[in-house]
Amino acid sequence: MKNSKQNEPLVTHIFTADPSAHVFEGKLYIYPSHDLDHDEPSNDNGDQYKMEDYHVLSMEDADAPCIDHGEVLHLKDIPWASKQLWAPDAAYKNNTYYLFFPARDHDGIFRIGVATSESPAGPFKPEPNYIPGSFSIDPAVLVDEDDKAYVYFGGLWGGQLEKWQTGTFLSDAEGPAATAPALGPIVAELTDDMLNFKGEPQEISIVDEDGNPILAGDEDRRYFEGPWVHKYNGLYYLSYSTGTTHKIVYAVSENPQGPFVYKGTILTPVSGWTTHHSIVEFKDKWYLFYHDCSMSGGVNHKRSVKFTELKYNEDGTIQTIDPYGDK
Ligand code: FUB
Repeated sequence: MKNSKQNEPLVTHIFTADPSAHVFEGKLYIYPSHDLDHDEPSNDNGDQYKMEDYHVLSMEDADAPCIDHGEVLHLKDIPWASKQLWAPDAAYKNNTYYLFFPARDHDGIFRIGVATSESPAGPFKPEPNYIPGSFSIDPAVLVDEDDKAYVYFGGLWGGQLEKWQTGTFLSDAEGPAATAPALGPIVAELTDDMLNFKGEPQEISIVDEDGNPILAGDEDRRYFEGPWVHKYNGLYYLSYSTGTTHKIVYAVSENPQGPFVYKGTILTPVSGWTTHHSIVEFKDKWYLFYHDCSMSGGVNHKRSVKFTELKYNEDGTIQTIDPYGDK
């Protein structure tokens, strides 16, 4: 088996995307989406992303071979879900590993479910129902130093976030006007057993350096999908995809629920429409996990997970990464 190399696909025998990386039991574990290899057409609703299962990947070291632990959860075993197992995340608490994942329910509405395992490598057993009150896509979980856990989620367009502005699902609702504040990601504190929201989910506010909300028309900075929150020097860093402008950008706060102040770009556009990432500290270095479509020659729904080192400046800002910079 080949050693892993930065900025190259972690695995080549399957298409993988949306990597959520964590250090569990001293190793790097990566929880990606498993893209299906099909040639059907694409649309803005994301119907081409028709994933049916999850695999777990792991690496003993940043240059060690990447192991595929195989299928750890399949759509057919999730009673509430009908299709599209999109970007997952994992968390550890209560001596249990939790896999959080979005899927469409039997009414075609995206919800967020949880599955559990005794091992970070799975297999994961799904809860019979989705988290009550959950909606939209791309859950990312932060278990804070005080042991409180938060799930961040939400995505525009196919992710249906626009349809929840009133608190109920309105199938024909559209996003705010370009001059109005953009929709933010959603945060909910999790109950101690990690299976429910503690209170009502709240929208996160992302503001500029002057405290003004980022506007919906500001597509270089506004939230689109794929939230991730990590801590560095006591501050919370919320990073996310800008969707239509294909960047990973970030904003910083002293509070896990915001408001977050926009700071800048972490990753410039990759090949393919979507960009999705996670950030993890491993053996005193920081890494950005991301995906692109280089292995499929640019087919949007055939993506590959990659990683690269991420560096901070002395003032805590993150150095922008060009994924093809050295090529
Ligand atoms: O993989 C399906 C969707 O594409 C994810 O949920 C989004 O973040 C985007 O990467």
